[in-house]
Amino acid sequence: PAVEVAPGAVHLPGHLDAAAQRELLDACRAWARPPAGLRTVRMPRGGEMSVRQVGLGWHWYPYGYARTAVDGDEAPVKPFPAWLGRWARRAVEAAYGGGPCTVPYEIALVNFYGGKARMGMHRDSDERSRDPVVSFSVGDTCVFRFGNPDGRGRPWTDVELRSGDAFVFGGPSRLAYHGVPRVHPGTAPLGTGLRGRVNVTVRAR
Ligand code: MD3
Ligand code: FE
Repeated sequence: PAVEVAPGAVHLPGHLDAAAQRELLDACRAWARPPAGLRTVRMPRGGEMSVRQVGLGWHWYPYGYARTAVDGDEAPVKPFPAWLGRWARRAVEAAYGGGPCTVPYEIALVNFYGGKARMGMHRDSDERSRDPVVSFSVGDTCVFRFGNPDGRGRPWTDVELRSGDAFVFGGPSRLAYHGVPRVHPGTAPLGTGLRGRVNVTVRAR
């Protein structure tokens, strides 16, 4: 079932089956390892993000992109796997219908949430691409807050994202404010063996 939360923002609950969630989680564990592995992002004004991140095919830092982990160990970024691009196109097709998706997905940002991690309301406005972003969630359930294109405040819609859910953000939702105000500890499905939450966001350049 596809649920359109706002124009262009489509939630696909239970999109990944248990085997796919396991496969994605195993891949995330490998991506987290050095070189160019998981890092804590330091903001220019001195703060630290509570969400830890790793990039595939690129390295995001506030507020730019690089081919090496410029604010980490300087190693070349890990490659973006072709299968992840296929997963993203399949999610876009499930969300919007209307035939095959041909978007050349080739970069991803992987977010790791420990118990107290949050992501503040923000827009993904650094990228030039207007192609849909595809997000896959594994592990603990979170509250995902989907705002509006005009500011961090209301109106917003809160949606629970569970392990295996996909979410596609295209069209007018691509530049909407969004964040993760809360993760519910201990809600990951048995068998994932995960404490916390991992979110993989797949993007075109
Ligand atoms: C809406 N990640 O990586 S996923 C991000 O759960 C990010 O880790 C959150 O916000 C997370 O930038 C939310 C849903 C998401 C991802 C990218 C978007 C929503 C989006 C880009 C544009 C609009
Ligand atoms: Fe975002």
